[in-house]
This record gives sequence, C-alpha cells and structure tokens, in this order.
Amino acid sequence: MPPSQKTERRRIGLLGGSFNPPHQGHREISLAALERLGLDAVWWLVTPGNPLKDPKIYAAYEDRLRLARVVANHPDIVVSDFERRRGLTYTAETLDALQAINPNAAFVWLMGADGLENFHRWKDWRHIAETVPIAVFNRPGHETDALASEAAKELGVFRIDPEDAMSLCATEPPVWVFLPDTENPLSSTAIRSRKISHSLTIDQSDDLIAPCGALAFFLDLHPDLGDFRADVIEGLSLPQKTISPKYFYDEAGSKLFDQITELEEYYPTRTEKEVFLENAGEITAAIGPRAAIFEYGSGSSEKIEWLVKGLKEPAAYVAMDISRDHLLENASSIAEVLPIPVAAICADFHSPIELPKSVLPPADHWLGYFPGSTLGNMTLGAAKNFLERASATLGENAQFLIGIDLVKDKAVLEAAYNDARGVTAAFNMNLLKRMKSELGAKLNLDDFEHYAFYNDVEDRIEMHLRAQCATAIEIDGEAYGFVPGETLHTENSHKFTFEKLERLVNQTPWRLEKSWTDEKGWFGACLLSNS
Ligand code: SAH
Ligand code: AVI
Repeated sequence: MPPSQKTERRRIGLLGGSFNPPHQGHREISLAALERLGLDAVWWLVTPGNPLKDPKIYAAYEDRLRLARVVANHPDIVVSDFERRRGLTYTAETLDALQAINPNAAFVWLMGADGLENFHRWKDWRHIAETVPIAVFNRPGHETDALASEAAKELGVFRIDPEDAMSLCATEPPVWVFLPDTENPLSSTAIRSRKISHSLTIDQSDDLIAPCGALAFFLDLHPDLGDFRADVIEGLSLPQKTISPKYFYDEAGSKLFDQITELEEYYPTRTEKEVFLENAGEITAAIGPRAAIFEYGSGSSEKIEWLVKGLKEPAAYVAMDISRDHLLENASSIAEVLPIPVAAICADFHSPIELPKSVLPPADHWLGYFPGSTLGNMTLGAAKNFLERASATLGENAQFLIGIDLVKDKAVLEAAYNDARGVTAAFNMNLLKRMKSELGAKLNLDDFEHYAFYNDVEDRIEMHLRAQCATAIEIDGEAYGFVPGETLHTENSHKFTFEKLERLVNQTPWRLEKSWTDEKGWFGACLLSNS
C-alpha cells in the first residue's frame, strides 16, 4: 500500500470567516465538529476581509486574530492567519493552497446554516463543494431558508444523514451533512449590533472588538445568556418572591451603583480606601512581587490604582464583571492609566472561569481581588462555592485580597441603604424597570417602594421591593400577585466579623494570612492564601 493510505489522515475542520468579533458560537460549532465528525483539530481561518461585506465594519486584523485565540481557548482549535500571509481572499483558493501543502490532511469545511443560505454567491462555490466535504451546523431561525437555498437544492443528492457524520471526512466530495441540533443563538452580526455608547478608546463605535486596542484582550463569555426571564419567573413563583442581585447591574444600574459609592451615608467605599491607604505598605509587601491581578466584580475599576501603585513589578490586571458595557468602558480607561497590560472578561462569577493566562506576561503568582464587600451579597453557601472556584481559577500559590463590611451600629448600617437622596431606592427600583423594558412585564412602578432594613439574626441588610397596595407583575400572560406589604427580596448584604470570615474561609482551599481594619473597625481587608 502507498504510505499515504497506510497512515490515517489527520481530520481537520476548517472554519473560515471574519471573526468580527469571534464569539462562543464559533467555539461551539468547533467543539460540536470535533465531537460529531471525529476531528483531530479545527482551524479557524481568519479572513482579512470578506469582499461581500463593507470593509469599514472590520476591526483591526491583529485584534481579531488575538481575540479569536482567546475565545478559542482549546488545545484542538488553532487560529490561523494563513489567508493573510498568503494574500488569499476566496475560500476556493484557500482550500487549493491548503490541500497542496497538506496532502495528508482530510479537510472538511464547517459552516453555520446562515452561511449555507448565501453559499451559492461565493466565488467558485461548486469548486469548493467538489474539493472538500462540508458540514453545516444549524442556527436558530435559519434551517428552512438554508435547506431551501440554491446550493442546498443543487447539492441535495450529495447530502448524507447526520447519523453518518463520522464518515464525512473519509467520503469523496461532493458530500455534505446538515446537523440540525447544534443551534447556538449567537452570531457576529448580532454582537456587532450591540452598541457601546462611549469610550475613550473606541474609534469604531459600533464594534465590540475595537476596545481591544487598549486592552490586551476582551473575552466575552456572554453571562447574559443566563436567562433573566427564566430567573424572574422562577423567583416570582417562590413563597418569598426573590431575584438575584446580579440583575441590578445593567448600564443604568452600574451607573447608579457608582453614585451610591459617593453618598454621604454609604461609608463602605471611602472606609475601604482608608483601610487600604493606611496599610498600603504592609498589604503590598504581604502580596509580594510580580503578581498578576484578577478582580472579581470590578465595576468602575476605581480601586485598582491604589493596589497597582504599591505593588512591586505587577505583571498584569484582568478586570471581570457581568455588566458588559460598563466593564469595557472602565477597563479601557484604566488600561490608559496603568503601566501594565490590562484585559477584561465579561462573565458571571457564579460560573467557573478559566483565565487565558498564556496570552498575558508570565507572573510569579495570581492575586484575586474582590473589594467592596461584594462577597457579602452571596449566601454563605454561595460564598463557599465561589471561593472554591476562585482557587481553581487562580491556580496554585495564589492569594486573594477581599474587602468585607464589618458588623456595626444598626443606625449606621440602615442609613447606608436608605440614603436621603433616594439613589439606593432608584438602584433597587431599576430592577422593575428592567423587567418592563427587557421582559415586557406589565407592572405599575408606583405600586412598589424601596424597603431596606438590618436583619440582626442573620447579620445582614436586606433590600426588598415592597407592594404598597394589592398589585401584580404580569409576564408572558401570567400574573404574579402581591398582597399589600408583600415583598420581592432583591439583595442581602451580609456584614462580617473577622472570625466569621475565617470560619467560612476554613471550609475552602484558602487560609486567612492577615487582615487590616480602620480606626473605627468598620471595614476589613483580608489577605488569603491557598498555598
Ligand atoms: N468592585 C467595585 C464594584 C462593586 S459593585 C467596588 O468595590 O466598588 C458589584 C460589582 O459586581 C458590579 O460591578 C456588578 O456588575 C458586579 N457583579 C454583580 N454580580 C455579578 C456576577 N454574578 N458576576 C460578575 N459580576 C457581578
Ligand atoms: C456591591 N455591594 C457590595 C453593595 C452592598 O453594599 O451590598 C450593593 C449595594 N446595594 C445597595 N447599596 C449598595
């Protein structure tokens, strides 16, 4: 037998496109292809420009390439600039060139159902279909048009059953398969249409990838796909109606929170600053040199400058938050100021997060940073899970600097959550506004009032939205009734003692190394270590 038939050919899936921007949909198609087609690898071919599209909508090629590598984040996905290096624009030419230099690879072309709709407009599309097998992955709303498209009709007789997908690579083209159960709601076009309102660094204001100019990378894990609608409906169906405080933070909520931090009554922000600045030398010495920092719930990234200024040779700063546009805007601004590489990840900190450490400069160790006492917004169980996940994310020999709001006089606590200007009330009521605008909920805002009090059995401030009369919130035709005085529980803000924090930490891989507080003992900074 000739050698090429003796050795099993490497099965390579090719996913071509502008990756403008790359997103989890590209990754999911690739993972599905690896599994369903039995591939050894998927290569992402980042095209310099699609002649069918307006070249003005493209972000810089280097940014798309770099971001694609971050989003791919998988050993079997290779991001390639082959088309740019070879000066190739059309897939038909790219395939010929790839086959010429890789005679022992079995290539398969991967595309979403939306790609199949327009496939007959691609240059030399019949040549493509005769050159490589094609796998088409369904996208919501595209199945009918894709299967009725000109190319699908003409190639109809060459279509194989999804059950035979494993044999696709080994089948002589033309051959193709349509995999109907691989839907993913994301597409680059949909992501591009989400506008970023303003930023110091954005020059293509309608393109999410543009801030990468200032950021080492921006990784969007799309935490918003965790369903606001489903969570609201589930929470309104409970005996004590409840909603996660993570839903406070849309663009308006994030801005209201920033205003809260400047209120006279809201002591935590300025007290935390005092704790840090009074003890800066000790805190930064305990952290040590060449740390890379990962901040959870970074918000406006206000506190990172204090830390970075004091640290010896800090390696990098990665900001992470659920509030996408707020994160992009603030991380991009801080990237202009800090003397180290800055990156951003949009994610939910209740989910596992893998840090793409390889795309940042090497660090001696990672430092998690979680200021503001946001840990107090979690139940003890959720806080324990969070600390365990953080240890996995940050890796061995990591440290974690956490800000905690301490138990104190009830009047001081209650005033901080019932400010005279009503900013906290507006922050709380913003949840109802979101339900109206994003879920089409029918409700009367005036029927509800902000209600915050200190629960001294649980050592926490509770925030609720309280019905002032008999009323209802109607979503998708279902009414969730409130009797007068009934509440929707929107947030807990647990207050700590150092002993309570240490008891919690001791149930996780972390140990409390050192802690600091202010003169009045109102706020604490705790340094944990997992080594
Ligand atoms: N760290 C800042 C901001 C605290 S406000 C400070 O100390 O002032 C809480 C921040 O956590 C907000 O920016 C909010 O968007 C973010 N956040 C809330 N829930 C989150 C979640 N589940 N995942 C990621 N970020 C979250
Ligand atoms: C973000 N978190 C720590 C704030 C807190 O104090 O619990 C959120 C907040 N809620 C009302 N005011 C501020």
